[in-house]
Amino acid sequence: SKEFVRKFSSVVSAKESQQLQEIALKENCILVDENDRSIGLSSKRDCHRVDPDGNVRLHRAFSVFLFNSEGHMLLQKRSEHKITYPSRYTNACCSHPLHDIDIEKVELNAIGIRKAAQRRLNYELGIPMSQVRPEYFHYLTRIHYADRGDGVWGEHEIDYILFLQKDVDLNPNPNEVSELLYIKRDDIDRAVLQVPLTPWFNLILKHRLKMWWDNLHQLEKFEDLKNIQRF
Ligand code: DMA
Ligand code: MN
Repeated sequence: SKEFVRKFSSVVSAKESQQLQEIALKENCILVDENDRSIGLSSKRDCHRVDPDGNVRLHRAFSVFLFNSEGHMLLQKRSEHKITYPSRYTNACCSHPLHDIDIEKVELNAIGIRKAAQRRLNYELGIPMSQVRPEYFHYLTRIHYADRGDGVWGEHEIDYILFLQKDVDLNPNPNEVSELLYIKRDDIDRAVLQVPLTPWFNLILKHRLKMWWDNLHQLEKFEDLKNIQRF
């Protein structure tokens, strides 16, 4: 049984929502090589366009998996106005550290990623910054994956996986998210059969999620900060 936190729609105009997504395409992401070494910057637009050969520029990203104290995991449905993967269900929050924000480029202890995660959890889900301080996240590993999306907009990322178990206050931003729900461990297999998922969530679900979810109390045993997992 799904436990819906909130369902919301038509809180913002479609036009305003689309304009905000357009503006965000001008932000600059961090380009990396296959070993996650920073090699420059490119706009969010240019980082997500699928080129004629089917390739997408590799950039740095993060995925936050958020659990409440009962061990239920937060799922979000992406807004229908997202340019990449609209209306798909996915983990609590995903985005990119920005080249435009100096602190988000700091690699030591994944500080840049942690700061970016705090910023986006506040923006997308409305969680107070004080509830998602950078040091609260458990950084598990990095995943390298590519997906051609709809053939026009896709992904190709080194994705930092961050786990956080904490009861947080949610106030979702309808420009980003159209639905939020907590899902129980025993319900995940059934739940995901019924809804369209993002490719990265699908891959993580298939390869790692259940093992990590079953070990929320001892995640340090599953850390691999050295290797990049290639799916
Ligand atoms: C991009 O997420 C990051 C991953 C891991 C796919 P996103 O499309 O939700 O980014 P943003 O929220 O910045 O549009
Ligand atoms: Mn991306």
